[in-house]
Amino acid sequence: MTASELEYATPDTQRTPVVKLYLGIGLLVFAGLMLVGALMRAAQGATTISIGPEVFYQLMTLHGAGMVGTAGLAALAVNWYFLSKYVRLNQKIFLGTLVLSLVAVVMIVGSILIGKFAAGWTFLYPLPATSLGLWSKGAALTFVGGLLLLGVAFLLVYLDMGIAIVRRYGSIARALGLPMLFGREPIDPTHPPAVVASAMVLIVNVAGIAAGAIVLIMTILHLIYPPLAPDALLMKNLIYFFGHVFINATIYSAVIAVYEILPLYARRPWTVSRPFLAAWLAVTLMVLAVYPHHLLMDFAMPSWMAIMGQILSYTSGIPVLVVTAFSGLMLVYRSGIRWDAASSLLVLSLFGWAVGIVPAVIDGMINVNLVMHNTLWVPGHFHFYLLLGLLPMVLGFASYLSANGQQGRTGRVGAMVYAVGATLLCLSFLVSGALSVPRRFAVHEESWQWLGDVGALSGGIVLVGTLMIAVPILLKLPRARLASISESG
Ligand code: HEM
Ligand SMILES: [Cu+2]
Repeated sequence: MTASELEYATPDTQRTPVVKLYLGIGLLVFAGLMLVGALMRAAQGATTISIGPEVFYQLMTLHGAGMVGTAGLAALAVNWYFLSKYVRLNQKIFLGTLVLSLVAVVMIVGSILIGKFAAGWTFLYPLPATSLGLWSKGAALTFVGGLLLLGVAFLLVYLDMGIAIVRRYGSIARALGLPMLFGREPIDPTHPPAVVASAMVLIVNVAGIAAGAIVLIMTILHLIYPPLAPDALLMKNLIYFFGHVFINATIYSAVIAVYEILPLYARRPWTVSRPFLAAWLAVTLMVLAVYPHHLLMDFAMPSWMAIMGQILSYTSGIPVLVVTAFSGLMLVYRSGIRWDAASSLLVLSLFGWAVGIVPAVIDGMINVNLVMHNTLWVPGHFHFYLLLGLLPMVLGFASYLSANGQQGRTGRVGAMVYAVGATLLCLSFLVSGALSVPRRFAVHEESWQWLGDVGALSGGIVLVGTLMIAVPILLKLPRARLASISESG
């Protein structure tokens, strides 16, 4: 038995191989879908690239569903890898989730590229059933069925993670640190932040995916038997509850990479404290209650829900972000940290997450939403915290894991190229939004088109940066000694 096998709850031979698969596939898909994104932005520009509205909406559906799903799986890999340090997880189940997800991907991609399904990744009811002849009922069923299968795949691994956490910590509440927070147990500085975050993700994402499964099944029933028409507002609530929670859970999973890897670079521990635990409890509750900020323009919604959505939008993202960004900066400050691809990307992720929340909060105000709703302001803010927050967490994790502590220059330069491109791309969306350019339009007015061209060019820069980071990782990943995480630094 090696030293690391003693240290980890799940033996190394079982911790690493499937994580490599998740990351390898994830990086390739991210790059491919970025190309699709750049193509869409070019189609909105003045350039000669013209793909036609039908293909545009197919690509938009592919890009949206693909990016959200891949982000979810990559963030799951971060979460699983670090949680398995502390609790004993089942590698076969983790692999099973990947296999089921890949089947789901085949269904989703097939429904779009062969079946021409183009109702957007949000499959807003009753659009999947009202294609005006553009796609068949079978295509809609395959897409919706693919999403459902993806949800089942997540629930499967979450079940294993939940059982393992309860075995080790007694309950999910205890893993979240509630007895420490409320003074019933002394603060245990060795309680891992990764376990706190995992507990939060399990609570919110099981609820989110359950809501998603319900609305997907209702959509399937409606497709098979149209007279069975559920309430449209209920469907919209369920869809946005699911979508909001799922994409937020990706960030709260991936941030574990910051908690686990930055301390190794700074050679200082990241310990839990009462403010840290309070922030994670607060965000657990708020992430679930804030989703009505997606329905601010639905006048049929009860006004108390809109008001709750607005108020919680101010506060929802803040607590964990503040404790994480503040502790992260304190950790790094004067630590003599080595700036390589992994550490640069992880610090970049804190910046991107923080800055990305600002336009999101602005849009969460009812009066602003009256103007900004369904403009490119919205893709502006979510691309910000996904491209500059979430992806750098995943890419930073992958660089660290693949490098055995020895990273080349390409990745670090790539991180800079990536940051510049992603900032420009988000600005191209935000400026468009501020000029009231609508989102989800295949063709743009002439006066808006230069912003599409800027976006397409920036998307190309992001892709170059991503490849500079990802290619060295992909080359080293198969032979990487992932156990080196505790040894190098
Ligand atoms: C090079 C990088 C990227 C480019 C150029 C890009 C470009 C685009 C464009 C042009 C749209 C359509 C905007 C509209 O007119 O409404 C879009 C939508 C979207 N993108 Fe990206 N994107 C990139 C990266 C990402 C990443 C990393 C994610 C998530 C992890 C993501 C998630 C989404 C989602 C969820 C939508 C919404 C689709 C919908 O409205 O149904 N994108 N992107
Ligand atoms: Cu939201």
